Amino acid sequence: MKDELLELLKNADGYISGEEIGEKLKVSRSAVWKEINALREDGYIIDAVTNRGYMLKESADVLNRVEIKNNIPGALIGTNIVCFDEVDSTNEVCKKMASEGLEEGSVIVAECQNGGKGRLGRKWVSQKGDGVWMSILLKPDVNPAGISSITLAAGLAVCFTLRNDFGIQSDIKWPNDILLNNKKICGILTEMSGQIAKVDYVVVGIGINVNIESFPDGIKNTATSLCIETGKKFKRSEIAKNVLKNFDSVYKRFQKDGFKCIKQEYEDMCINIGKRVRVIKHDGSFEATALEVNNNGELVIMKDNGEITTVFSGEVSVRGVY
Ligand code: BTX
Repeated sequence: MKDELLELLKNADGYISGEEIGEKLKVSRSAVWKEINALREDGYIIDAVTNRGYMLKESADVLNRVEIKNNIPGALIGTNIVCFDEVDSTNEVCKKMASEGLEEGSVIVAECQNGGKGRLGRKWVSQKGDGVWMSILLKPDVNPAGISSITLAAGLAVCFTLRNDFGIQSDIKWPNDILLNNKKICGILTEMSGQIAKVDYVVVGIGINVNIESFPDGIKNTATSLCIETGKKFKRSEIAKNVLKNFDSVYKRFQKDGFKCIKQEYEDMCINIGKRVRVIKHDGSFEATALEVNNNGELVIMKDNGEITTVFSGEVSVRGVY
């Protein structure tokens, strides 16, 4: 009922009476009062005036369905939002729910992850109330080789959101890091379930450091947050909602024409292009110059002996960037 009440308050034109809310939600006025207080406890500022009713003055910094839902007609991503207080990993919850029939485009969001995951079994610090930790379920009609460029599409959507919706000049470090002032502000972990030639589903996990004020010792020189870099606090739901909206539109283009139709935008935001990079492989590393990202989403590099080759996954560090 809390979500329905919040929706009514958000859509009201000015004050809405307890009686009207009670009628619409089919509950007593005292039940309305109780839920108003529950919203206030979440941090919502709600005005109450005798004979007029309630008016929402300011939203809280909470991640809930009403705040995050993508209401754009025809949207695929973000129309079904499932929120949790604490989970091990939103990717794990999303995979489990996918196997139980969760619909495509659904998003699992949590205030806190106690087992947040990065790539290759690494940990992702996901403290309570300070970040956007969410996973999106997709069922793309591509073969497994095409999955890695979905990560690039998600990265583009995050960078696009920070730049265009919030005026924050972030960059992408190929393939999946979003940077602000050369430090990592967001990571993306894409996981897939399928067979050799067919994808059943893909889970795109996005972690954005929003209001984190300090990081543990091991990552404090490489990680940052929107709050640390701008000196301002952000409403996490606004960031989540805009990322979903932008990912929806990027993903629709991607579905139609593949990575090539977003290649130019990706390259414009990609910090690797034209730079000296170090390619780190399991059997050693070497330096090269990054030339472009090709139509498959692979990084094209020129080795120092003039050989041109592609890197399709793994670690590529850029000089001067953590
Ligand atoms: P990655 O392997 O590229 O990055 C992981 C590395 O980044 C860690 O080893 C550590 O050095 C550093 N790191 C850990 N936590 C943070 C942080 N909060 N900010 C910056 N750097 C950090 C990146 O993997 C993929 C991360 C995806 C996270 C999302 S959150 C929602 C979803 N659920 C889940 O479990 N993972 C994804």
